[in-house]
Amino acid sequence: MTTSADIDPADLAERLDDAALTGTPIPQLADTHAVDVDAAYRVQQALIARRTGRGERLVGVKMGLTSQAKMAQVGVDSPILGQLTDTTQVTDGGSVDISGLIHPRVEPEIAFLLDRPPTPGMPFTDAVRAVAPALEVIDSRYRDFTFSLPDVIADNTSAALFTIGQWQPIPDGVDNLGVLLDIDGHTVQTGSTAAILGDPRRALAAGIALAGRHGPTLRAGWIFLAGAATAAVPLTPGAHIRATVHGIGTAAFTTTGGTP
Ligand code: 0L1
Ligand code: MG
Repeated sequence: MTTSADIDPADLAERLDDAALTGTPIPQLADTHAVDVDAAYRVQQALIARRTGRGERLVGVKMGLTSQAKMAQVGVDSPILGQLTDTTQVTDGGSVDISGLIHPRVEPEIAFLLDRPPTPGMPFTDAVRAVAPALEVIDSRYRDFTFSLPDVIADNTSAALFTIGQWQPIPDGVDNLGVLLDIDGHTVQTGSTAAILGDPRRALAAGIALAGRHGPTLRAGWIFLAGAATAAVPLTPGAHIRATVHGIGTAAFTTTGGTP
């Protein structure tokens, strides 16, 4: 077992990148490496550097594990920050081939559009220009979707794909909006934005703090995915997926491809 001081972020990032590119799950890094949270964010940065080196562009960040339902689902109990790139955004109403993914799940979220680089304590309405319903597809690169907190941070918080609905002006309150996840016209999950750290504005504050400590530098015009309002649901090909956030609207996509 290595110590966190002698792990090589680039080496571990390559393992995770290869797993994603080939759709092949890998054992947890924590099985063989003493990766702590700080080291795990360094692996995540190295992973994103590989991807931006191939031409992907950062378009925002995402919070993970911001609800009790999500924490209970994976047995990890701390909010975490991941990064979003342009090639992983699926057009609202579009379709996406999921056959290259390992064991994808989908969850309904709320997204914020950053109006300026946010700083700690900045009022929400100064930091955020608009809100939107969103869907996130997560796909752990670890075998059996099983991981420790540092493992999932290194794996860019299981981020795989996301869809943003129509941006809307900030409503009077974002803290208790009803959320639905529908698959093929059937509601499979119901929740509230209150499930997101009690108020999704807290997710923004937590994300600003995590980005300040571990990067990246948040930018005006970036998307901020605040986290899921329900547990995630396995995603299959040939399905129509829709998230509804009451008073804001919907985000949807259709899946194609063979069984992941
Ligand atoms: O977006 C999320 O909440 C996912 C965080 C990582 C845990 C998971 O893969 O479910
Ligand atoms: Mg999520």
